[in-house]
Amino acid sequence: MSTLNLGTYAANTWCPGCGNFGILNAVKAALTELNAEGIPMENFVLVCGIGCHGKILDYLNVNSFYSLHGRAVPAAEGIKLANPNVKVIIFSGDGDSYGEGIEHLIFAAKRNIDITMLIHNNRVYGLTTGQYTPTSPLGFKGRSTPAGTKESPLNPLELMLASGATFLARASSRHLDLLKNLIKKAILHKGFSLVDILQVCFTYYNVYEYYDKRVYEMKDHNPGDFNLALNKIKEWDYNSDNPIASGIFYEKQLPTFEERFLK
Ligand SMILES: Cc1ncc(C[n+]2csc(CCOP(=O)(O)OP(=O)(O)O)c2C)c(N)n1
Ligand code: SF4
Repeated sequence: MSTLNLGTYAANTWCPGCGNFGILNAVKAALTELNAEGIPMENFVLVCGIGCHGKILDYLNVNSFYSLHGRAVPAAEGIKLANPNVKVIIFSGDGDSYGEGIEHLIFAAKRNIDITMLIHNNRVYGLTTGQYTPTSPLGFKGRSTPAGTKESPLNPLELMLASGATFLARASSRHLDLLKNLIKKAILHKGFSLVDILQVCFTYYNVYEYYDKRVYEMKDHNPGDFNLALNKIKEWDYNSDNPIASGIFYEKQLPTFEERFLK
């Protein structure tokens, strides 16, 4: 057992039942293991966007930077280019990065810059009390859409694959061991990695039961095959009632942006 203490003095203000607790525990376990495997804690830099997800930085005793809403990616890119030896990990919300900061996300994937995105995808704006986001299902009723949304969600993993991301995975905040392992693999991947974490907002979009019935772990999937990855990613489109795959959809080694940029 490691004695690494990643906790802080900050009082936790997430709602009871929030899926962010599972993500926090998985991240602590992943960082503790990576540290025990030889990565010094000072080599990690955490960055967040704005939202309930961003409070995770208050609860982790690790070097970190609070960015603006939708602007976590450019901040992280700057940190990575200033010191390519650090492991830069972004915590972002679906509103934060699939909505407000989507253009930065696309370009980070296109460049294959070596940063890791952990998306707390609760499919709602949590902190601002329940407006719809790009991954809310059609007909979602919230503060901004009392009569239900009139548009279909986008599939962020499909967009990221098309944009050039070299590591794409999905996890549920309920399956701690798998989530911890995927976070570790994403951090160790050299290039742009993204884990879409299905995190339930207990207060504004409580779909624990729905996910519990549908989320399954992929067993015989080959993540080296682009077309297979695309098919698997399209199995669930964030709107249908299809089974929801978790695990690594796609993984490929390609030159990174910093290798080319800092040559
Ligand atoms: C430019 C800008 N627009 C709007 C806001 C208000 N705002 C703060 S948090 C937030 C939503 C966060 O939602 P999400 O990224 O999904 O994170 P969650 O709270 O669900 O974790 C918004 C709209 C802001 N801070 N900055
Ligand atoms: S509003 Fe939702 S996402 Fe935010 S802390 Fe509460 S349950 Fe979690």
